Amino acid sequence: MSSERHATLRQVVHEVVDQTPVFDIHTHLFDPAFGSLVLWGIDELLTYHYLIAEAFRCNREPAEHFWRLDKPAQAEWIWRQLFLERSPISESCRGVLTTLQLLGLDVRQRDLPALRQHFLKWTPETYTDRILEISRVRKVCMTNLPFDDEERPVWERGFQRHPAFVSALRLDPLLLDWEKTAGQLHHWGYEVRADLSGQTFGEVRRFLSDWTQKMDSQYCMVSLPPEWRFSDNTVTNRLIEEAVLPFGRDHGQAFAMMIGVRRGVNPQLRMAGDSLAPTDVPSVEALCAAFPENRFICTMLARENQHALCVASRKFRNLHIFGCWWFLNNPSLIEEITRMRIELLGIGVTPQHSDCRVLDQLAYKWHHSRPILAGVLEEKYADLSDTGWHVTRSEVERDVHALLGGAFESFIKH
Ligand code: HDL
Ligand code: ZN
Repeated sequence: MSSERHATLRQVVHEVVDQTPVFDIHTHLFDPAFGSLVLWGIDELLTYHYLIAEAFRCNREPAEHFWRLDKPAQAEWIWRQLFLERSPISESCRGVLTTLQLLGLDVRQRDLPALRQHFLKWTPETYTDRILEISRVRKVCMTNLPFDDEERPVWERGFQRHPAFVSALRLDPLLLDWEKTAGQLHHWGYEVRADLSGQTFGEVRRFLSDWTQKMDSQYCMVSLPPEWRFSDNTVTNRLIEEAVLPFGRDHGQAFAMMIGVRRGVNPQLRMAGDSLAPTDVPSVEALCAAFPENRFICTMLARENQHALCVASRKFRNLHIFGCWWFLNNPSLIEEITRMRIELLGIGVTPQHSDCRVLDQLAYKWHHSRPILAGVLEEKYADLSDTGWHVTRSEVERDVHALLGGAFESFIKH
């Protein structure tokens, strides 16, 4: 391909990827109506659990010294450990600075108190719209838990929904802590039994139906440990196979599995204490084969699982894979995994989600990911051009819309 054609192609692809609005299909963000559950601002950015884990590695102070501090003091400690006493070169630290830059703030002063002043003028509502605008995110999928005592009342009293926020029904307590959750469901009027007997599965399906309707949930989801296996006769699998999947099939709800988290390997770090392990891709294939009428969404936490997961998605059209999740959400791995997925799956994949917990993070997570996706696409379109197949701008726009959430919307559509 001629160098000027390549230059034009590169410009078109980077422009389109940079400007295409995103549907962020998995986050821990909240509609502004959830009030105190909305995390935003510099202190929340600095105390994101990714940075806590990194800061704890910088000294030998007892963990309790940190946990006893209030949020601003925790943020100052992290600022000192990760930004002042050593260069903020990790992806999580870089993200904080990218966000501040995109907000038009000058970090050269390295003055945290001065930076804090800039956040005083915002409310959760106004800041939400500002961040969505900066990030060019058109839709944000929340992670919603009926079992959360702070979140549930907001759903029960109802609220005027922000047009950009949609929900996903999170099922970890139901699927991974049935003993306790059965009691909660029974208290709420669902005739379930801890031993799964009687009308339990039908009543769990009723619970799923009630809350899917209340939330207008886009899909159901669970985070499964690396040792999860489809073939094991466990309470988790019986609830999946006899409640969640029949419900999903009958109500057009896809089932998302995020697999590979080892919770609390270092309890001292609290939410920052989780780790990962490789999991079993054949279990996902067996699930997709056994339930062809269900639709499955999946991401895995271990780099070692990514290639086999791509192949599994080639084999099963009812399996849509997504995201460079958590410890994979770093430029080197995003590039490796995105290139592998485009080569094996073409456009039928969702390369990225943000997993944001703090609203401001939308700005940096998408600002960092977009050019990486653009670089891979530019290379692939250039390869096509070398065969004589030249994509048009509108074809690039069509493909990028699909990759940035459009294909996912089609996949989950009832
Ligand atoms: O279970 C999940 O959805 C994970 O994304 C965890 O929330 C994890 O703590 C996280 O925030 N990862 O980015
Ligand atoms: Zn998450």
